Amino acid sequence: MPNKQEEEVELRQTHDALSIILSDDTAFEAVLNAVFKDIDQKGDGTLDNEELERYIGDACTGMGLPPPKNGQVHGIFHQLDLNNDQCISREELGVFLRHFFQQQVKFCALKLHLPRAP
Ligand SMILES: [Ca+2]
Repeated sequence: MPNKQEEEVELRQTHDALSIILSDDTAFEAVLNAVFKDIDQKGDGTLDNEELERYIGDACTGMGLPPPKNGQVHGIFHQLDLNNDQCISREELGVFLRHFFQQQVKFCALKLHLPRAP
């Protein structure tokens, strides 16, 4: 089936791209900076709840999903805000992004039946 093949190509591309980003600090920093800048509408170098809500709302709209309820964004915000100072720093976003990419790589590897990473 061509669809399954296309899906596999996409999974492999995602897997390889994220593996490179995770193994290359310079690449990871570049991605982190781009995502952070995208969310940081005010450009003040930290992310607040309002900015995160707008970003997640836009992302959902882009994927054709309904925007999350306010409580859901609050929950995500508190998970990201590791030092509990009510704003998300670049480092805190980095912790999340690295974890998220690792999960994505694992998911792709599982789907592709690749051997487990050490
Ligand atoms: Ca914080």
